[in-house]
Amino acid sequence: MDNSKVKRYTVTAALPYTNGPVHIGHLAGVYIPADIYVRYLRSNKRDVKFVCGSDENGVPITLKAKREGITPQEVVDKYHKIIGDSFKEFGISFNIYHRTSSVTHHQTAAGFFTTLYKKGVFTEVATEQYYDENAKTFLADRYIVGTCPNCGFENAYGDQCENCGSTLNPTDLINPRSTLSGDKPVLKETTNWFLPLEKYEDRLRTYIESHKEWRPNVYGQCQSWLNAGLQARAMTRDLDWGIRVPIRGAAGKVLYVWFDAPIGYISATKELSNYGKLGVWNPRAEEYYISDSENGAFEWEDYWKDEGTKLVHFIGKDNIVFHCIIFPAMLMAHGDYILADNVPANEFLNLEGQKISTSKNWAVWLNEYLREFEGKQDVLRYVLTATAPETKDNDFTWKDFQARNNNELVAIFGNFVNRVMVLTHKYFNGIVPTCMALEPVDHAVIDELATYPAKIASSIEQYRFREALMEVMNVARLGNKYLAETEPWKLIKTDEDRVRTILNISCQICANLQILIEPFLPFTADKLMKMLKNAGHDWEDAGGVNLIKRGHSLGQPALLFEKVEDAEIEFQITKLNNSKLENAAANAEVIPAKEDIQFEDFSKMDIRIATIVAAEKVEKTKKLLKLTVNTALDERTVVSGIAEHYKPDEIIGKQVCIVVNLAPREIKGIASQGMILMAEDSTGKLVFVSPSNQFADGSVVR
Ligand code: B3M
Ligand code: ZN
Repeated sequence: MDNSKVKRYTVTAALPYTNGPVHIGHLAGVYIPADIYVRYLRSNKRDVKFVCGSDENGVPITLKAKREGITPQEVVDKYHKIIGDSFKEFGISFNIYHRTSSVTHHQTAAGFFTTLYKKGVFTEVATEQYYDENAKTFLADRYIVGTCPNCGFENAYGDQCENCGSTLNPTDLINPRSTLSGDKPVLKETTNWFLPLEKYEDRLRTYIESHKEWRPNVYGQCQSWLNAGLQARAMTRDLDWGIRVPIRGAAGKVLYVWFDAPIGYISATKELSNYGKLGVWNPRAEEYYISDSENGAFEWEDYWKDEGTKLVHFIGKDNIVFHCIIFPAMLMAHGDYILADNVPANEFLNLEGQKISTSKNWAVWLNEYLREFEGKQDVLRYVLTATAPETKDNDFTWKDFQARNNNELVAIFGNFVNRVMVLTHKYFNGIVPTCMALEPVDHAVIDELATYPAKIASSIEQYRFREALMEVMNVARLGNKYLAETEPWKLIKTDEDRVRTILNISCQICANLQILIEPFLPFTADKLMKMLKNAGHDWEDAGGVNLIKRGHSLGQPALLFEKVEDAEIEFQITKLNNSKLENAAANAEVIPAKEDIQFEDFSKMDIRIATIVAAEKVEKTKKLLKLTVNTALDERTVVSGIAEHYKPDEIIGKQVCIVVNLAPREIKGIASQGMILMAEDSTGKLVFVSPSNQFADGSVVR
């Protein structure tokens, strides 16, 4: 959309399911990019409403409730608070963080459905669905388990087998069982209301094809949905948690969660508008995390129905079809609404090389991060932006987190600001000195500085936040280079006036950094603002060198960033490793004990402590090592299948347990005399069974 035609912005961020806390994947994929964009717009004095809220309907909530033995309402109350608090603490500057269990949302979503119903948009279709006669309810996909027809896994869900990854229909399952009663469900006819997506195919295609500027991943996914041909999709479900279908004869049915959730953006805007009109008094303001600033009276319809509004949805890649096909079709069917101008969807963020997983506890939870890295929200904002999965999946590692903090935030950004602050205090008592005659080196830095705001703005407006952040860091690099070239600490002895000029310009660079970093690192910008005592600037001032007047008195220098120590990183890595061990333990099949043996059978075995004195690979094999072991009785050769677990030189000198009276066997032409004891875990990993301290070779194990 042509910027000159934009009167206002509605920016939405995907509504998180309220069935667990949020983790770094959510932050990197959706909320940080959205927040950067919005803060940038606000700094440009553009009119913007940034709306989000908890997605509190749907099966994910009821399943969680069942697992925890509490009611769905208790689940959403608990996580709405946790999630809302995390967003607030990370500075995600929603105007409102609403929730889809609110009255306003129920009314808005039901009203939307009624409008479509009255227009005759829906088709009524009877289908056969699984029904639990014991629990007297239809079963949503996730409430049915059974044997996967593809791989034989016995606990596949009605919509997916988590063992082989195949997509399923409940009727595909062999031996289906209800997770509510354990009974075999029966097929029963039920009527639901379908949105005939195929009728909107042409308009959707025109819409999508008018947005070739969308990210290739988004545009490509839309094209493949359209090319595959769209089909009618049920907009109601037989469930008892959610928004009641507001028509006669629909008892026991609720709106499909993907019908009501995107309407949540609209109801959040409405609630915000209600609040603005009421003024400061609103009993729900706290529950809905309504921010106090910039929320005067406004008409919500302007933000959803006026062609001068630019609507942008920030989402993760698994939500593309819902935001680019289904929701636009709903809006087209309704007729009054504008469509999104862009849907910047990110790919996924992995953690230490593995997919983030809630059930495996393979995640960095925001509430835990806040406890363990108090006051370091901006470090995470920085790292997640610098490694944002904008064009492909990306990996978050703790080592990279540490390196980016120590080598970039501390060593480049923090270091520059600190040197300027300290030198200005040392030489001029913290008073910004006068800029005297300019030399070529000064002109060069001033000219270069002036180019950055437009460059950064252009990247942000194209949703390229990593690139934009890199350019902001380049401003700090420019400052460091300027100090290194001019060396004011040397000049102070001979040419105080030159130092005046250099530090004046350096203070201006700091003031520029304050403006340019604000969308990315708002807490840092705030600290810098207090240090410089320099409030009231926004984007249009950036690039200039008269942001702080001569004679202005600076605050005290303080460090913007601190080093992250190795121990902190090791703590995090250990935590993740513990999750891994717990998962392995939980998934491990306990191997049943073998049949009983008599004591005499056991005492026939002669097991000794021995030391490995030599080791080499057995040629042309992958698994075998030829070991020479000292048993105190003798030195003997043992062939052992451990080459994939140990390298020859790392085991020489190691003490092990060996069965010395096992009859010799020939393996690959080598006579193997004995068997070394190994422990094996469920993943097939092998370790030696060894005495915990050095012990005499030949000692008997019994
Ligand atoms: N709650 C899915 C998710 O959290 C869904 C997004 C709704 S956006 C309207 O990934
Ligand atoms: Zn399977």
